Amino acid sequence: MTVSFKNGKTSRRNFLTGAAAAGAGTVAATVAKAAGDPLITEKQVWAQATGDGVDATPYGLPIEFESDVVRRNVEWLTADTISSINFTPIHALDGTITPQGCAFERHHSGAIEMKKEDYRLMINGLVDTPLVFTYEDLERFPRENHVYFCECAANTGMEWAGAQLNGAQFTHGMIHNMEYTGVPLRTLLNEAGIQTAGKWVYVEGADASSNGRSIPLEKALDDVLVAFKANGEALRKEHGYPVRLVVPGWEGNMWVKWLRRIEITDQAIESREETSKYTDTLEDGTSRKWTWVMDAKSVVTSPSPQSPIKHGKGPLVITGLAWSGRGAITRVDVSIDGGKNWQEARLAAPGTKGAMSRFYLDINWDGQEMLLQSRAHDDTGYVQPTKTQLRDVRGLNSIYHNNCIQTWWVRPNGEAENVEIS
Ligand SMILES: Nc1nc2c(c(=O)[nH]1)N[C@H]1C(S)=C(S)[C@@H](COP(=O)(O)O)O[C@H]1N2
Ligand SMILES: [Mo]
Repeated sequence: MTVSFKNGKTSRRNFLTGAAAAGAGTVAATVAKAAGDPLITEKQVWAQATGDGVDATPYGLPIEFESDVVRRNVEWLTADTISSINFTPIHALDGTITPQGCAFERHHSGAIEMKKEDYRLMINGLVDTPLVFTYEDLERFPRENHVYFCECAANTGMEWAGAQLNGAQFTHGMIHNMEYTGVPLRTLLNEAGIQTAGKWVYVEGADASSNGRSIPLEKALDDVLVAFKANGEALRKEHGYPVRLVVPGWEGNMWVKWLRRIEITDQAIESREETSKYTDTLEDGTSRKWTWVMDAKSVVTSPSPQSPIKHGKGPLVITGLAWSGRGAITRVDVSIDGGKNWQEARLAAPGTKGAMSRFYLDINWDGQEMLLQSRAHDDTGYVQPTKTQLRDVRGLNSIYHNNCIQTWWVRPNGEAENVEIS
């Protein structure tokens, strides 16, 4: 098999198969090891005085030792930070819920600041009664709670031509997964009364870019939410405070933040440049558009380039995330030999449609190099493609919707690197 590195080098390698991953070993913690350890035998400073009182931090923040678990951007990617993107530190998180404070941000004209009192949502166009809602009005409709991922269509977009960015945060971090509280868009549209000619819903935000997009009426009446809480608390400014649209399973661009207007139209409104930018080029030189649904995808978050193995051979937890916009994740396979052999990983919980799943594979690592991959399956029967399979259809010049299998080359010293294999 040929392995290509970020710097364009290639090498032919033979990877051992199967045996290295035969079942998890025992994680030995011996009393002998602890005997001479001052952390066990001596009274530590934190036990010699009292700690912070309850009012030290009215709104709690992560402890200083976790200060590297933050969003990061890639400076050369965009000209400025106003119309830019940063990345969720997925390599350092576990479980499935993304804390708002480290959930990636994507703005076209910066994150705006708006008070709830200044919030208005207008519904107009092909409706019986045009309506304007205040924030308080929205709070009076029956609400629902749902966990959904929001993935920018550009996630993994820099990896089409070759392995490029060194870390799961940068290759796969344009995604977050939160529990939203909101009112179904259907409820508000029914309040206004949709006329029979209405086929599309044009949604726009209050920011300078407005990020206007058209959504088919069928989707708008299905599971779209007008959300005002994420993970139990108010949306953060950068995620659209006080109200954003949640469009389950569909590309992040449609999840309009600072939602201000919804117009029912008979045709799709082509928004300024954004719609054309979110078009996929194909191998034959043609393009496809209206590719709204995010296909099944997964990535090993640890070990990975930013999360190397520090403990040497023996018991090793391999973990990652899987998601699909089309249905629930039903299975994730993990390979340690670049896709020659696959083992079924353990899902931490049964998958649900449009939400992230956490998977684990507990192995007894033999300390040899690994080519780590994960492969997601969803309940429509779809299986995540290899990079070669995806390129056969989409070519090398695509930007959006790259859901191919990712490979990390893990060396015997535990360090990992982004590579691709063929
Ligand atoms: N009003 C408005 N909504 C917006 C955007 C924007 O710039 N303005 N960016 C869109 C894009 S491209 C994405 S991927 C998601 C990102 O949501 P987040 O910033 O909460 O991660 O918001 C979408 N909604
Ligand atoms: Mo996006």
